[in-house]
Amino acid sequence: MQEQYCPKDIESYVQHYWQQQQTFKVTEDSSKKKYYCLSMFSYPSGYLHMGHVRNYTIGDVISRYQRMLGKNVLQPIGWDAFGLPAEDAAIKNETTPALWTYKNIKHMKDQLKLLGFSYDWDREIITCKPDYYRWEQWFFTQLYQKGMVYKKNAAVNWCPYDLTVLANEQVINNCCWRCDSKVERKEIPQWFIKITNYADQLLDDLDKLESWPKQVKTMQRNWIGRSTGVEIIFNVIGSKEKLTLYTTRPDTFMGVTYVAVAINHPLSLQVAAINPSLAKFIDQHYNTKVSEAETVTMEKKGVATGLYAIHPLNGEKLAIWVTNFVLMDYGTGAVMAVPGHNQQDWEFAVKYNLPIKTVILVANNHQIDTSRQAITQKGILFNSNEFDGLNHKDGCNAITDKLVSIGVGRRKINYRLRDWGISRQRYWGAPIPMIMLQDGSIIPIPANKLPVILSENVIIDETSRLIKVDQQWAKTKINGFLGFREIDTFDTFMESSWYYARYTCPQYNEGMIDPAAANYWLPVDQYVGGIEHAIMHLMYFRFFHKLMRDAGFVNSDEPAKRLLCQGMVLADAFYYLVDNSKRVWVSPTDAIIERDNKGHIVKAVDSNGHQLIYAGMSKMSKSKNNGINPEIMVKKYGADTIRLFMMFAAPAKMTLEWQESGVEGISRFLKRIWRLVFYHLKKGAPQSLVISDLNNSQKSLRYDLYKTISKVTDDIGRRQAFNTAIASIMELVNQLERTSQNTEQDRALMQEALLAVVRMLYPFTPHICFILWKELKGTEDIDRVPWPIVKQEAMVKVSRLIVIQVNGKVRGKITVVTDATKQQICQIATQEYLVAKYLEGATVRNIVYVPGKLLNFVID
Ligand code: RRW
Repeated sequence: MQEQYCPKDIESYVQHYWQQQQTFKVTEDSSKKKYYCLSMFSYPSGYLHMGHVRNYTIGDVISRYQRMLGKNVLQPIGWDAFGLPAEDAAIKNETTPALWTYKNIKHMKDQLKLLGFSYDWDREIITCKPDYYRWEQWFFTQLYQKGMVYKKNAAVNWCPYDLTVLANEQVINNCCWRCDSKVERKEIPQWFIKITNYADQLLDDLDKLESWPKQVKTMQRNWIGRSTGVEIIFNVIGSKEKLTLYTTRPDTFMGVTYVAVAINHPLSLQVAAINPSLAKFIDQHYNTKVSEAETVTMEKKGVATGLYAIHPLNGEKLAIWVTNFVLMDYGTGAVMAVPGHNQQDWEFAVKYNLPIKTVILVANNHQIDTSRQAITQKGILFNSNEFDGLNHKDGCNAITDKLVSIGVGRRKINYRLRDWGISRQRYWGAPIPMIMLQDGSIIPIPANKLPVILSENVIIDETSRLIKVDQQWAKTKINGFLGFREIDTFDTFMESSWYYARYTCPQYNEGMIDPAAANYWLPVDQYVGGIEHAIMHLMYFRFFHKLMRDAGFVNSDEPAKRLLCQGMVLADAFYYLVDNSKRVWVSPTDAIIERDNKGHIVKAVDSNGHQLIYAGMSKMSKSKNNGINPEIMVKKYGADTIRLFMMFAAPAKMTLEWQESGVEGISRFLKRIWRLVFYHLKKGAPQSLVISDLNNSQKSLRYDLYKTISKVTDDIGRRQAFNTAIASIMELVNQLERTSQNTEQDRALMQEALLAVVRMLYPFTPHICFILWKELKGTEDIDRVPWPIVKQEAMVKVSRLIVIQVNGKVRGKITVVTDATKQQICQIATQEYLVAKYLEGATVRNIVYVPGKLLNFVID
């Protein structure tokens, strides 16, 4: 064995071994328990980010640990390869999205390999390849046949100068990112999948996901937003039109003082034809696409229509206003305004001087004050005629019953969730497999004509890149008729909604999914990924699983049992100012830093002598130039060090602060273990352990060893507290370094302990552990050895900690064998430095001993 730990050499050796042996290739094996560990696959953006490294290290640690528990572990990886960034990059670099993407995949794959993740590379999926997306196209046509897909007009962001549709990310302050023209709202036909048909299941099944973070489930619940309420019909004075409104607060119904409708509500458009100021208002606001979230904070504006609705219970005249904060896409596009008890209605009422009426008493009949804001809490009804005195629940019921009985109301469950619009007016995506005939009818492309292949060999230029797919390409003949293929492509969330299932049978040719393979591996046992996917991706992923279940491919209800969302990765950020205002960000790796004795940064300069301003730790990002390149770090310290640092520096769910000093500490730790093994083996092969020969201090060390195994097992498996698991292993290693190695049994025990340490560290630092195992055991089989098991016989406590006090003040703690007498303990205690110091020259009056716990010297 070499004396120096040299990560570079051993890592490439071990990685080569894994590749040769196909160590992590798996197939279905019904004799073994399966474990499917999945990390979210990457966008091939070009370079691995430390955020990827963190995500994939967590997944790899869990996979390797589960493999050691004897499970048949599937850990796949692939590439979420379609999407907008490839189009932008292709233009910038004068290449094609396809070439750019494949080049990035190659580069990132090499980087991943340097980190030693235990993937089954034979299952790699690249979503922009036709053998993947063909099944997505096929599935979409199946959903169409089932009535789960439809086409309707929907709004997009339109740049009138570039004549293209813009993605939301390309709209900056309501203007086109490229030419700065004001973005318009345009309605175009688009495809939708009826996710709303599954709203109840998606909501109810959240309760089955016991091992998902609460936060994610709450976000999904809110996104689905199931509410029970009542739909009410209002008559409009002097018109045949009726207004339909929905409310979840019927208890406030007697507090309605006006009605607000959306700009594109049919009534608004009707009145606009005869009301120029309304027409102008609509004109000004029609083109602004407002999101639901914005309606809360935006400045509320409106125009009165001059029409009045009649309150169905008290007969009052309610002015109808057209407003910018009621959206046609949500509910019925019209709301009953209760400014006394709804904040948005209140803001609008205050601005336009509309009446505010309070009908709910909260907090023990205190004076109701709506001069500053609406009272939104629930309470007791008043000012509500026959309903006065009812509580919230009874009030809701009584008013709803009344509305139902007079024939203007019905109970209704509503959802916030909308159908999933999957059309993207982009080139680099999977073509939507539909044909429009000249008579307007629609034909899904038949299975034997799939896939519709996206031509990869195209040059796209700045402005025409979106819609200008060759019209000849789009022209097609079907059943003898001339038709046009859809030239829009799928939302890339389509590809990421079912990749996990395709990993179970990536080469399957007979269909989308091989049910035998899928049902062996699914559901995913552990999914690891970023919290940014809490709502959309994870909802579509759950939705697709249910669709595939209903198509007979999988037999479970949910795709993933357990979810871990890892925290962000932060690093120091520095800048200097140019012209007193412009910030130039300098990479932390280029900053020469001075710290005070507490480690705080007091001064920093760059190599050109610029004084740098320290901006604190922030998320690694391009804009702050504080990304740390994983490849460089791996080359400098080795993959094992980077992996162990990532897992040690913070709990997996929390943010992680990149500190190179911390990385150095981890590197020193691995060197120490290497040395420990080296000097242990240098003395020749140890004899075997004879448990009956162990003395008390040896028994005590062995107890600590198995206690550590037990804690590390619980930390990794159940708690997923990887950082504390590592801390315990480190403590044990410290202890091993300190133990004397005088006898053969000392050495035998050291061998036992080192073999256990190496196995416990293996999930985190597999390369060094591979080599250390080989040196200690003589075999290259750590990838197949089981996780250490706690031996009960070693768990008998042979030592205990005794607190030593002098006059009731704690002065030391000593470890003694369990059966130590008071006298023996006194003797050891007086040798403790601090205790000895206090006893020096003093007269001991009394010694109080609380057996097994505490010894107190009472002195003058
Ligand atoms: N392809 C999608 C994707 O997010 C995933 C599909 C399943 C929809 C933090 C993580 C930071 C990310 C900064 C930077 C995700 C990161 C995985 C980062 C893949 C995290 C990547 N692809 N967590 N990740 N860069 O390539 O959360 O502090 O963007 O779980 O790595 O990220 S991705």
